[in-house]
Amino acid sequence: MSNSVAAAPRTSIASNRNSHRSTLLKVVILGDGGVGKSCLMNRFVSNHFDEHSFHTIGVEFLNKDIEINGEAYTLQIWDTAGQERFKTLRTPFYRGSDICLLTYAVDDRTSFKNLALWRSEFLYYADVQDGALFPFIVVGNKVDVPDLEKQISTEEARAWCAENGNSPLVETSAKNATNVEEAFGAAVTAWAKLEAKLERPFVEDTVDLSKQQSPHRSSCCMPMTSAE
Ligand SMILES: Nc1nc2c(ncn2[C@@H]2O[C@H](COP(=O)(O)OP(=O)(O)OP(=O)(O)O)[C@@H](O)[C@H]2O)c(=O)[nH]1
Ligand SMILES: [Mg+2]
Repeated sequence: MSNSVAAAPRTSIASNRNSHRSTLLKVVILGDGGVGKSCLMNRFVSNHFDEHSFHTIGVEFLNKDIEINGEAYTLQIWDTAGQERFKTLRTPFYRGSDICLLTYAVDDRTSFKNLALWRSEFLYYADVQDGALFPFIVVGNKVDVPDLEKQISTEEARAWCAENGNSPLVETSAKNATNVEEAFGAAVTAWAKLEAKLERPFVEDTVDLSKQQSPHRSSCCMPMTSAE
């Protein structure tokens, strides 16, 4: 079953899944130039950080094998160029994505404001039919910066997530390796949840009237906040 990405010439996700092989997921990282997308990918794949990382031109990808909840996954991570002038080089690579990381830097308000634009650009060029059924993860990078330099609070970012598809929020630092693995882990978990729901649409919506229902609803955003 695909995540509503039309005309993607790839093996269906459902047929990729079995107990012996790893599930291949295409993960695309989007966000303004300079928010740290390349550094996040390199920290996750090679546990390396480059203080003087160059702007990406077009796209680059790396693979990484991980295990989440006993399932093996191969993440094919696509790091894109955030600068506007590279738009035509990056957008052809959105099709066939299974997961999208929408990234901003906590010390850069413009990059946070642009999250909505990145979301729309992705949905349009990936040709996703129903954005509500696509796993977006919001990543607030550079939480290592001093508090005085931070422009986006966790609360503000959570509020944005709540209003924009209830995406999980993970605040990271590629520099000091805070929550980087968690961000990719949360992305896979969100994908797996959605996949299970799409495969069994009626099972999860069944209400057991014999059980007392909690009056409290769980929050949409993951409390993976900054390391102080
Ligand atoms: N303090 C801090 N700096 C970071 C972090 N991640 C990246 N940087 C720095 O931010 C700058 C830009 O990082 P990149 O990873 O190249 O940014 P990008 O999002 O890939 O930028 P484009 O390729 O132009 O889209 C570099 O100087 C990095 O060293 C972080 O977690 N904390
Ligand atoms: Mg880059």
